Amino acid sequence: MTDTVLTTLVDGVLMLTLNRPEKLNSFNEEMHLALRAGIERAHSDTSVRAVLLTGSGRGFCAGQDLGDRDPRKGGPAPDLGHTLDTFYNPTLRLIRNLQKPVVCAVNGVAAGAGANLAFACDIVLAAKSAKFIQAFAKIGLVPDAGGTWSLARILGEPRAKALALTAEPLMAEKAADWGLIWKAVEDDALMAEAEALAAQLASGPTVGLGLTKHLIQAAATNSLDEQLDLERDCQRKAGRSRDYAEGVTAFLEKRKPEFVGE
Ligand code: T3D
Repeated sequence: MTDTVLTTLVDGVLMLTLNRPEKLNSFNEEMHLALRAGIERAHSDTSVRAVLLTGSGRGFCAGQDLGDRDPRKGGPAPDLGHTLDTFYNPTLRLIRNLQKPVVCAVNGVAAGAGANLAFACDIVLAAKSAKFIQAFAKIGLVPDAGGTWSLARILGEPRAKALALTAEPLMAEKAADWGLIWKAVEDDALMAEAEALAAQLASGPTVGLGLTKHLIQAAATNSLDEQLDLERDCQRKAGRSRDYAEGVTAFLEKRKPEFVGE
């Protein structure tokens, strides 16, 4: 049987490639579990220092596999709240809570939960030909996988509502202009650029990078006072890391630091 998520670990970069290209990498249960296992590995395996998420074939991810939701097959309506609790939400939380950077290379169309999966990652690069679609409105659902949270927070209500209510495709360059993603790059340069970025992060001071991610996410709900306290606590931890000592030593010795991720 074909792996629904291809996994490689090279020089600290755990690359996870969604791999159901004939269905534009839409989610079935097997792919859900495989992606979750990949992110869980990133949590527990200290040799993983950054994650790179992408898709195989011409799409990134078309959200839920609607073939698995075919009402014509009969039976009671599925409890989609249960499927979110069981499959989507744990993975989204694992990505956000991972104390390591997650780069997403959106190689083609990202629709429904596929778009919102990308927005949950830390740095998103997209091929210029890629588009993001809040496809839910076309089938009578609401945006999920954190989409209403990301869109409202990043774009504000007017653009978030227009995208979600119309399901109009948003091209990669406009998504970058609007601040939804880091950048749009030429299609044939996407993977090289994303891999170089993930490699750079994987050779960085992992403790400090993980704490930085945590701080920026926490800022969304903290008051300034709370955030100042959290910065103090995180800086205390970062200051005790081996990589901080190496960073300062390397600066003083006028050489490139060799971070070990501790
Ligand atoms: O259910 C729950 O658990 C709740 C959670 C829901 C989360 C969600 O994500 S709901 C939203 C589900 N996704 C969609 O509604 C998107 C459906 N797909 C599309 O609208 C279009 O395929 C795209 C706009 C993404 C791409 O269009 P296009 O023209 O480039 O490609 P295509 O021809 O439509 O698709 C290519 C193949 O992929 C095609 O198969 P075929 O005809 O060649 O055998 C198509 O059926 C298949 N495919 C694409 N998306 C899905 C899919 N098959 C199953 N499920 C899909 N989501």
